[in-house]
Amino acid sequence: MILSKSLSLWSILCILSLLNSLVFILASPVKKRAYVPETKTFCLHLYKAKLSPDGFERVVWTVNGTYPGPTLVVTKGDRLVIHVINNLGVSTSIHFHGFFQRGTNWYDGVPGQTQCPIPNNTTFIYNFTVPDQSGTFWYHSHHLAQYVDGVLGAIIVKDPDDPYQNDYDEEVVILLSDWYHNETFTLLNYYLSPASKGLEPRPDNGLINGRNIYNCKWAPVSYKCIDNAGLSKFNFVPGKRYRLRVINTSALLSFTFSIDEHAMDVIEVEGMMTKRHTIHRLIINVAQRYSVIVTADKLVSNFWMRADLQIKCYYAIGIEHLNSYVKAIVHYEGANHLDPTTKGWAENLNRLNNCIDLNTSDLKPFFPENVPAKSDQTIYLNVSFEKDASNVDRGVVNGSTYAVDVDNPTINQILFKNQTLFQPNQNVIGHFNTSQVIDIVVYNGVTGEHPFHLHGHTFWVLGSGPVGTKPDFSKLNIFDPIKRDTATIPPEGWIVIRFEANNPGIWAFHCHIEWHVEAGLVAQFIELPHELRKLKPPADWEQLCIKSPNPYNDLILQSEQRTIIDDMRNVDTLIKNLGWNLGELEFNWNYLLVYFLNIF
Ligand SMILES: [Cu+2]
Repeated sequence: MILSKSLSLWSILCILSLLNSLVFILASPVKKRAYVPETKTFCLHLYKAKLSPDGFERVVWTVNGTYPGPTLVVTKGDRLVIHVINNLGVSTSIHFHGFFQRGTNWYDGVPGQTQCPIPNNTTFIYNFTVPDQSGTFWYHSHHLAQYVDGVLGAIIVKDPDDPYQNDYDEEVVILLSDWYHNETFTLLNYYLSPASKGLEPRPDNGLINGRNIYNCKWAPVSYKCIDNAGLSKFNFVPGKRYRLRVINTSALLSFTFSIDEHAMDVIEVEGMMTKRHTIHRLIINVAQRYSVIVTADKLVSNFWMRADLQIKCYYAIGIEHLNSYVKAIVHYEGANHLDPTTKGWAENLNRLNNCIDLNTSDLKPFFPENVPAKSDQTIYLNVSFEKDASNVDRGVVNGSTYAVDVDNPTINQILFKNQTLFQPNQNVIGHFNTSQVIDIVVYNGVTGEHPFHLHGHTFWVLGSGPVGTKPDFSKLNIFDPIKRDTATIPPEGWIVIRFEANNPGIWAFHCHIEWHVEAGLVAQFIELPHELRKLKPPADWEQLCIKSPNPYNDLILQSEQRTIIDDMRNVDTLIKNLGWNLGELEFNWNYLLVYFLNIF
C-alpha cells in the first residue's frame, strides 16, 4: 500500500515534470539567428546640376545627380563607410543627423567644431558604426547652407528586433522640404544684411520627395519653368499596411502632414519606438523625424497626401506667390489615374491661425526609459535675436553670437593643444570633465519657434510651454518622457531637456533653422576631453585641416554657377582612395562611373 502510494506519487511527479518541460518547450520562442553586422559602403558624389523639382529650373547641389540624395539603408550594428566625393566647386562636409558617433567624434561633420571642410575635388571617407541605434535619420551638408541647395538624403537603420515588424508590410520614406528658387548664397547675402531687417528668406514652394507643381506665371521671365511638373505619387496595395518614415528637411518651416481619410499611428520618434498613438495630422518641425503606420483600408481610389507649410510660424500674413498647401497622391492599385477629389480632415481653426507643435506629451516610449531622477547640473539658455554693430539681426545664445572658426575646429584645440579656454564667440556653454546628467532650460525670447538639435545624443523632453508660461520644475515629466534629438521651443516659450553627457567629443547644440544657424544661433558642449584625447583620429581626417584653404572664400566662389562635373580633379587623391578602399568596396557601378568621370 505504502509502496503503491509512493509509486503513484512518483508517477504524478514524473508526469508533472514532463508536462512542465513540454510547457517550457512550447513557450520558448523559436531561436532566431542573430544578425551578423556588415560593413555597408556608400558613395555620395556631390556636384551641381540643373534640375527642376517643381518645374522651375535652378542649379541644385546634388548627391549622385539627384535631389533628394539616395536613401542609405543599413541595419543596427553595421559599419557605414561613406565616400564623399566633392565636386561642388567649393568645400563641404557631411553630418549624419542623430547618430551618436561614440568614439568617432571627428566624423560628426561640423566644420569649426569637429573637422575642417572637405576641399573641392577631394574625396573624404566617413567611417562609423551604429551599434545601439535604429530608426529614421538623415544626412546633410553642415557647411554654410548647402543642404538647403540640395545636399541631403535619408538614412534608415533597420532593427532586426523591431517590435512593430509584424505590424507593417512595406516601408516608405517621405522627405518634406520648403524650397527656394534662388541659391543660398544669394539668400544669405540678403538675409545677413541690414536690408532684410532679420526677416528670414521666403520659400517659393514646398516639396514632397523632391516634387511639386509651381505656377510659372510667378516665375521671372528669364527662367525656364514648366507648369504641372507633376506631384509625387505613392502606390498603395489595398489591404497593405505601410510604415511611413517622415523627415522634415526644411530650412525654415514646419509641416502639417496628413493623408485624407487615413488615420495614422505614430510608432517612432527619432529612433525611439513609441506606443501606438493614433492621429490625423502629424506636425513635424525642421530636422525632426517620425514613423507612422497607415493602412490602405479604404475603397480603391486616389487620396491627397498633404504637407501644409506652417507659414504662420514665421509670416503673420502669409507669403506672396507661395502655395502653402503642398500635395502628393496616394494611388491605390486598381484605381484610375485622375487627380484625387478627397477632402482633408476637418479643419481646426486653432491650427490654421497659430504656429503649433505636435502634442508630444501624448507619445509614450514603447520600452520603459530609465530617466535619471535628477540632474547634476542645470544650464540656462536665453535664445534671442539682436542687432550687431552693422545693424544686422544676429542669433544670440546668452547674449553671444556664434562665429564659426572653420580652420581651427574645437576638436583640434582639445586634441592637439590641450586648450581649456575658448573665445566667447565659440559659445562653449558646457565643458564636462566627468560623466554627468545635464538639464538644459531654454527660454525663447522671440516670436518665432526654434527646433533645437543636440549632436551626439538623444535627450528626454521633460517639459515645454508656450508664451506666457514658465517651467514648474516640480511638474517635469521624469516618468515617461519621449527621447529625441530635435525639439521645438515654442514662440516666446520654453523647454527643459535632460541628457547624459558621457560621449567624448565636441557636440553642437543649435537651432536647426538653417538661416538661424548662419545668423549665429549655435552653441557647443565639450564632453570628457581626457577620454577624447585617448582616441586616435585617422590620418586623412587630420589632412583636411592642412588641405583646407580659407573656407570663407566659399561665399564668393559659389556665385560662379557651374554645372555637372567640375573642372580638373585631384587625380592623386582619387586613385589613392580607390586603392585604399578596394578591399572594402562592394562592386558599385555608380562608384566606378564617378571615378571614371573624375579621371578623364
Ligand atoms: Cu531658430
